[in-house]
Amino acid sequence: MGEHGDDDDDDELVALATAPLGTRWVGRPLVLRHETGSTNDDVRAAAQAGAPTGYTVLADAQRAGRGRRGRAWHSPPGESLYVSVLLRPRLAPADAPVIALAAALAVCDAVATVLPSDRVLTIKWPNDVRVDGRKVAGVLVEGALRGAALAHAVVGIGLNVRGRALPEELAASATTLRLARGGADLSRVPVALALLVGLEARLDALAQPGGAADAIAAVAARCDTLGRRVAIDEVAGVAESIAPSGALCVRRDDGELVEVRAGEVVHARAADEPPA
Ligand code: BT5
Repeated sequence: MGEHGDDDDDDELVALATAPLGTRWVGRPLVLRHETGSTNDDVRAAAQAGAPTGYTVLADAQRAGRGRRGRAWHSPPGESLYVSVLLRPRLAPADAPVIALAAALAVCDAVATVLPSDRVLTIKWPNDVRVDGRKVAGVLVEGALRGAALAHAVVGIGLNVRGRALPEELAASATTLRLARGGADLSRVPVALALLVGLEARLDALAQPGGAADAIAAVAARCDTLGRRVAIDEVAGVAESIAPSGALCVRRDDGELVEVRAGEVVHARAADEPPA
């Protein structure tokens, strides 16, 4: 099936293959796969073969979906979105965290279109999108260096859409859009289209003068990490703000303000919340 993957019997993939995209560069082309190892790997391989900025792979299932630091991303077929987009940005490697934050904002934009307005949609720094405190999506940005510059970056997004349940180890900390809608099913097609449109808008905005500061302010406004006690790698204290670099500024108990680059954040848990 060439550019549009290899699965004719998945109605949603077929619908996506023919849907008007509403984007100028994200999703052009949009490569659909029934199953793959990791969409981030597919896009990286395409990048090495000369694919253009905006080149996108969307899979119905991943055999080896991953998060940061080698963690696994639960990627069953038929219910979620696994999307990776190629960027050939004129950016320094230090800017990659801000790209991840912009992608998280795009996920929020897309999710907000299908979520009841009483659900609380937040970003857990640096890359989780959460509904009522449960992770519904994660972002993984991987860059390739050429000298001191980023030759390309791959923005990978996993978003749980139609699943009725999660594996036991994720059930307490994660959710799906369907579960967040009180069980009301939904198609992945409009969510995927909104995600591609949102990504393009957020990435275009990031490229404008002042765009990074605007993105960070927008994340801060939605960020449930700020104001809380956190423990990130070796640093413990209260998360105060997000630095221009995208790093988290944490006030340690000894009063010193330290910047933490994307690490593993453990939110100290309030009694009435699911695990963070
Ligand atoms: C992330 O990592 O949250 C980034 C996930 C990115 C996945 C996308 S899918 C398309 C593209 N291709 C890939 O191979 N990856 C990207 P991290 O912050 O490290 O979170 C990983 C942790 O989230 C795991 O250790 C689990 O605790 C939890 N987790 C795993 N699968 C999940 C899921 N489907 N929903 C919610 N939480 C999940």
